Amino acid sequence: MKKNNKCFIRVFVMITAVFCLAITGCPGDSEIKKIFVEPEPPEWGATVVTVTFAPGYAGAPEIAPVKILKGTVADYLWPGDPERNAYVFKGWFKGADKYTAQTIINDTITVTAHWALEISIEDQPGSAEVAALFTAANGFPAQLSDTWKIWGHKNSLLTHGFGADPTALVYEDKVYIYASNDSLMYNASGSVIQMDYAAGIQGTRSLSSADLVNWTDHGVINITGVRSTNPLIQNTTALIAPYKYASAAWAPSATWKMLGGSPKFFVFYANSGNGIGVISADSPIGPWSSPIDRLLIDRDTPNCGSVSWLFDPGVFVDDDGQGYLYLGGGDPQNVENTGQARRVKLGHDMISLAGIPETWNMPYLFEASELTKIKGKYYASWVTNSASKSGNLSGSYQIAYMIGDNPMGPYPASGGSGFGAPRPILNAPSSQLGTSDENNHHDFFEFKDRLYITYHASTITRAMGLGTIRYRSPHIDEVAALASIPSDGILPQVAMTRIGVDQVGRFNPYVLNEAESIGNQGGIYTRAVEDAGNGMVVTAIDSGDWVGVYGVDFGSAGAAKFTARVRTPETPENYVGAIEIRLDPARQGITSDTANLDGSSSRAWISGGEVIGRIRIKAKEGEAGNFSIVSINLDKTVTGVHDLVFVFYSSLGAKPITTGTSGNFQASHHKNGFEFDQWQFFN
Ligand SMILES: [Ca+2]
Ligand SMILES: [Ca+2]
Repeated sequence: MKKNNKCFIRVFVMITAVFCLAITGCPGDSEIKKIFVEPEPPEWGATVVTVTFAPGYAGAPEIAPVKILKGTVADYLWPGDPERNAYVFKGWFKGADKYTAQTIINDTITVTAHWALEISIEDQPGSAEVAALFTAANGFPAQLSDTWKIWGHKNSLLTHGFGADPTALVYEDKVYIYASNDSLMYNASGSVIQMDYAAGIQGTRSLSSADLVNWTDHGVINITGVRSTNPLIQNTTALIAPYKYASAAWAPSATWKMLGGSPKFFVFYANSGNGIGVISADSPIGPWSSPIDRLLIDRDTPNCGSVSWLFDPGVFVDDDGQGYLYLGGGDPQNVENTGQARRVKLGHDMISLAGIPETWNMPYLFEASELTKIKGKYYASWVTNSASKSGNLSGSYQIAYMIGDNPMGPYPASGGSGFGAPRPILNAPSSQLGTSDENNHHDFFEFKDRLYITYHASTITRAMGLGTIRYRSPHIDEVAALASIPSDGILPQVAMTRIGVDQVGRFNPYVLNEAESIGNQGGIYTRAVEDAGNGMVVTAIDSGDWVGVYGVDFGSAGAAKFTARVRTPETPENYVGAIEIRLDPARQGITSDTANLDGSSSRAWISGGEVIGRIRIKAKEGEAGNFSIVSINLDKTVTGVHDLVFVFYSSLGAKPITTGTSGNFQASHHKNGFEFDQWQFFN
């Protein structure tokens, strides 16, 4: 206890000193204040107290909800409440142009922070003047930008990028998906070419959702360095794992467990076909770091040197906290027992091995080992190879599973058809969605009493008119309600769908939402910006582009006001942007739930919808390039559940995307329109 008290005093002095500097050194009123308190010297560990205030507007609730981000912190610094090491106040605050707020860190430390409104945008003109921006006379297109999935569809989870080998992590009330970040590659003449794995997988894409249909893009985790071919898409993190021991990060597998009283998050990855690495973080959205200065498994790991494809980690943490890792794949591909599967217990810290990886038989293993516990039973699952098969398995590249009573086996002998024997759960995408995918990669997860499977399919490149060129996109389909799974544990075979899963719950418009929380979109990208909420903005905004959010519940009291945080471009000087807020648009073009889009005759977009408000975005003189808050009263009070669409106008004009292999998707966007960061409705 003596040590505790001493440390408290030291922390108190440091926080006071840093905050005095932050306050006295406040720059101009138009800049958002982010106040970081970092204890020093370094022996105080990685503790960071973060207090972030979002500037507000006069109609906002007086006190916004306080969200406490969990993280690891040395217990001696914050005894009794280790989760209270980081506070992020999210919301728009009521009051005048300048605000002061205090947060009590503990009984002895109070942090005071100041911030000011961002007011770099001209006042809103009359409604008719803003409406005129959305007309042909101002270059607004007759048809909104194409979408790569039909309006109302939930697969793929994201359409402004790709994501292969998806893995799911459920934490608190959200599902997090991590996926290999497939990135378009071009030849010298600008045509899209088939991705190669070495250059095409550029980091790990991270997404989250509370409802399984609207996904927040957390950007790309830069594990081993990327060679981005897209100037619009920048990495969100600094290089995590140096090239000296990892050259690639493929096929992530994510999990979390309580360590030292705090949740700790892990993403295991494949160093191409030559080893397994791991990164960790105190939250599911990072920041990530490399906890060991080497690969966890490499060719020198006992019993791993000869594994044909030493890759595709599948991590599993049992209810008792014990971790397990499954891996391996490859040749021979014409036999039942390939000898390539490995499984091993992990150390308590999750970043060490608690034994020698043992060889076992995942029948017809091609790749993608996983282990999942469902209603007390252990499901080993994997993608099969092209061999002729006995028992329940028949096709090539099926995702299969078998059931056992222990994560380290035994599992029933393969080839049979009795209880626990290998069974298919998902056939190859080429046989279901008409894509050119052969193999697949999957993960099971439970969410709100239902079992789901996430997998990839090249549906988006198909929609872009790229034919058999395959860049993989993450999908989710439902397996079953948990209550409906029979006592023998046998799962129904899942059909891949384009429409995807039903929304779980509704989207809340009355909290600070990220513009990069997307159900569907036309024509935009996202990119990392340091001063943005969630570190990301919607970018590449052209006239006719749009972002849609499915299933938004405005409640019975209804929404009367709307606030957005946007960033104006630095040039051109007289730039004007605008957002038109619409409800419940109609699907246009191809409307069948089972049709493939192909980029030529089979295309999809949206039209119509009820306009409930419009915002003009025009920087004040000398304020171009800054973020700004802009608020309007809606044209009407909105109640009930609606799909919500933000339709964009940009004075740089429309920029329709050319589909097909000659379509340079990245070049066919204006890079310097306004950018959209956050939004919120108010009663
Ligand atoms: Ca665009
Ligand atoms: Ca944002």
